[in-house]
Amino acid sequence: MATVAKTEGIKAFSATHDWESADYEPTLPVSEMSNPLTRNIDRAPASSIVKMLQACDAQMFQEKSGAAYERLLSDQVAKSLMEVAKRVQLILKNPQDSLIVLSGCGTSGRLAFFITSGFNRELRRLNHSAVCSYIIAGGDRALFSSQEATEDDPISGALSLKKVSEGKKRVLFIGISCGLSAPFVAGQLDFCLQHPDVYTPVLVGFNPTHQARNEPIPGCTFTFHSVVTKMRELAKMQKAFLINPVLGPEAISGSSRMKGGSATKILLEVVFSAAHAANFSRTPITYNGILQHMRSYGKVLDITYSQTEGIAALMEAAGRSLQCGRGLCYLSWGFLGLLGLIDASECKPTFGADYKDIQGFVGGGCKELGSKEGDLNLMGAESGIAHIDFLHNVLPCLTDKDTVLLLYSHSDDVDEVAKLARRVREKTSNMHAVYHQTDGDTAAQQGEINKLCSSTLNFIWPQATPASMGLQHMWELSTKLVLNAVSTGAHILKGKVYQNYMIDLQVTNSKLYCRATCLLQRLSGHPKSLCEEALLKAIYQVDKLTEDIMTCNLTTHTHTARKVKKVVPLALVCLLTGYSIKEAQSHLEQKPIVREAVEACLREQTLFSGSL
Ligand code: F1P
Repeated sequence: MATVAKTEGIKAFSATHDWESADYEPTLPVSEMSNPLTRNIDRAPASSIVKMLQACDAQMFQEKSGAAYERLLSDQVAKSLMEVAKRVQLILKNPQDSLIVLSGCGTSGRLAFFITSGFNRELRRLNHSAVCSYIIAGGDRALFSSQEATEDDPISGALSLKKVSEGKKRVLFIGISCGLSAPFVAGQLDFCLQHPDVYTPVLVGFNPTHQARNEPIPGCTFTFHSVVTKMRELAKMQKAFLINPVLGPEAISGSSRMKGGSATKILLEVVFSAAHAANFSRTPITYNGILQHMRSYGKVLDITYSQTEGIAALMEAAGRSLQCGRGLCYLSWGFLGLLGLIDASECKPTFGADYKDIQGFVGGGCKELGSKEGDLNLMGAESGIAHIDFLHNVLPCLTDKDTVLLLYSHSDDVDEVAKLARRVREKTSNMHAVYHQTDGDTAAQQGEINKLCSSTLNFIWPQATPASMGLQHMWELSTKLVLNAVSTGAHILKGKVYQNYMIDLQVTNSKLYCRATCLLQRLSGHPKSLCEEALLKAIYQVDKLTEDIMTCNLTTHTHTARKVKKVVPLALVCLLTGYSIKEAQSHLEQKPIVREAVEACLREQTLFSGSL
């Protein structure tokens, strides 16, 4: 009986629904749902993968009248953005004793850093004091390597906010949590609510507020949900702000680095650009201006995805490298490079990748990027990130099996690009480029670089950029979309995705632990308790859970999980076959492509249930 229920569960689950209907995956928040558009992404060729990603990204800009949820272009979202932009403008006008803080975990923290750096750079260029600061859970080392555990620590969140804003009289705090879920951010928002005389909290995330995470946070009297509920009350008096449009489920379920990251960048850039224009060029902050700016980001999607074939070719090249155990390297200059570093660092928690699978390198490394804590190489980042590190550590061993991707624009030092390209070409012919230029501007060396590369995605942007939107922001979003597509697609081609689930995710914090348990439930059809048991057995590599293990807290579980590879596939094989951990391990070794191993088990199960 149990086996029949299992297969029925799987069948029901693969039917295609509209994700907005009330009965679609009713226990999950939108940010964790599986997207019906990508259900077969694991079996699709590269060009179809790109088209699916395009369709998913387009959901961000859908304007649906009478839709159940707020969307990116909804009235309420535009109004909240206007209000927050006005608060930013006030701080620009009177920066003394004031501060804007952007904070988040994982990708959200990396984007907090990215946006803060860009905004402060622009202010310094105008001889204005830098008014913006960032916090990332886990500190600067989390900028380029995955440090998912601190995400669970609300106290560390509150303390880091207290520290960064010491002595300030007015602080606009912008907390980012795509899933409205990170305890680190909840702790910071709660801290703001305790000190309303100084702090105005803003929350950016992509679920409706009733779906904010409501699990108890150890040692706290609040949950993310209770904090959001309080903020909703305060929002009525504009003492707090909620910016939470729904974007539709991610292409790979729960992979908030994709749409979640893009929307974070869009929303905050719109806010900061509007405030900047109001303060420095006396352009009033208007509803229409905000909407128009948001829409112009929609055009970036169109321009980027107009090169489907080129993106697919890159994806295939990168997929081939990963399939044979070799790597993909992003070589870049300036701030486009930061996006390469961010994209590379996310592959570890998302796909259980090794840091060498996808690596990013940018000109002068950390110094060039202006992180707070200085040289990350000295702080234990997994490997250096400057070009010099690439030349020492990677170039000598490069072969045609590795893929190298140059990311540059015509405003970079193209001489330098050509120089490095020549050196790489001596070692591998598998070099490609993503190049941004404006209509009419070409760099002299571009022809030579093109010849050295086996493919170039050349994006030519119109000169007449909408005044509100910097070209740089367009290039950045476009680069992010391309890199997300390439790294996601390459891992799909490597077999790291089952249907549209990241089957080999790392289980390094409470959100990922819950995601893993939920995935096991869906794929095995077994009850939650059994799935959690299997997960723990895989984490601790035992066939029987001891009293000791059972009494450990979640932090110990997720800490231990850091050291084990293929935790979720292991638990799933055990659940489906009844194998011991050792047997399941050897099964996975025989079938190193995780998707195939999982499929083989599911097939066996179905056959077995059929013969009953
Ligand atoms: C933060 C985050 C993600 C990361 C992983 C774990 O999520 O660190 O960036 O990819 O999924 O969670 P959120 O708080 O922005 O939802």
